[in-house]
Amino acid sequence: MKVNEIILYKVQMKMRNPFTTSFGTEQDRLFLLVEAKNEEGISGWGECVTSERPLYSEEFTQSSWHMLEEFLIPMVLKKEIQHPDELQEKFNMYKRNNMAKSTLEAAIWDLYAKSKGEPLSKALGGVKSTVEVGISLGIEDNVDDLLKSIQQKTDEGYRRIKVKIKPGKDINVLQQIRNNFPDIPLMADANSAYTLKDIDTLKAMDQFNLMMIEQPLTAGDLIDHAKLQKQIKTPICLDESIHSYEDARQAIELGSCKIINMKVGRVGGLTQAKKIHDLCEKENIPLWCGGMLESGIGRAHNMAITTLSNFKLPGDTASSSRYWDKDIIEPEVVVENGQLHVPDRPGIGFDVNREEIKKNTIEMKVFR
Ligand code: OSB
Ligand code: MG
Repeated sequence: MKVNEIILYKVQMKMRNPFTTSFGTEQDRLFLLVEAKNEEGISGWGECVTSERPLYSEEFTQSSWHMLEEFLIPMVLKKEIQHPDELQEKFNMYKRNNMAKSTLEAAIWDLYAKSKGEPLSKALGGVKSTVEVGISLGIEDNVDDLLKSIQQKTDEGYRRIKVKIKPGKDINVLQQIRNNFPDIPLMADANSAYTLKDIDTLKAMDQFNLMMIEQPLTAGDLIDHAKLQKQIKTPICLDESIHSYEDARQAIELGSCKIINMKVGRVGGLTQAKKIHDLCEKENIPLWCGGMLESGIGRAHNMAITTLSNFKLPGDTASSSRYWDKDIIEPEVVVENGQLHVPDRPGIGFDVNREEIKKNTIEMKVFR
């Protein structure tokens, strides 16, 4: 297979509501799409999950644009590719920049699956035709607003509720949630807002019967998480500390977590995600697929990876309408009773809505 043409799109889309985490608030998404065309003119698509600013990780949309334009696209354009698994090793000559690498790899995975006439989920080794999903709710100024959202999303059938927490918006919030919803599957994501000095607060969270606490301590840390896991009953789930197979191996060996949030962008692509998946399956560490406020293209990729067998917990891939008035794929992603039906058409299995992409594109570059 040869990629004859690559198009890089810089896309701006406004979310229906602001989304607040311990590191900031986001409403205007600025992200990239990659379209990779083969000799027959078939297109594969990938979405870059960066934000405009490097708040979640060191990558940001403009850094990914540069990585793709300057370094990654020239490595694949017009080159013979037998299988997308080859790309990981090629890209590894450059350090990190995982979200940029993942974007181009995702487009080529989609193209590969389409050229074989196979759904992406199958090409990845997926075994499920439906996947269970939950929803991630941001920090609210007013807890009553959060409680209302939880009621609504629970009524809609979402299989677990994830709430964002930070110091001062934690025990009190979780207590009120549990007072109103004693039995819902509930978890909390701190996005690295605590240190071991907050041990009393972190221990106090054990009383809420959380499915897990996600990334309580510093991004990248494994050692302190291992210390913390020994002192709390609630399973720790790592997000911002896992960027590679090696990170996952070391986290498991150290006992830094009992669960991993898989974000394909964060680990540098689907090939690396599969490797981590297989390791975690062997080590009895369940996975779930995290979200990064994706448009439909990213959602479609997330659905595909979630069909692998060790994705045992509901992920973040909610309906398109969670964030978008109008998504850029057709049909849009619709969660029914907390489940997604994975498409059985080739590749990502959704049509991209070119008109909608055009409307939201602020910059574009064609590579031939
Ligand atoms: O930590 O999981 C996170 C969104 C942006 C950055 C980091 C995170 C998140 C989410 C989003 O929790 C969930 C979603 O896409 O719905
Ligand atoms: Mg997280």
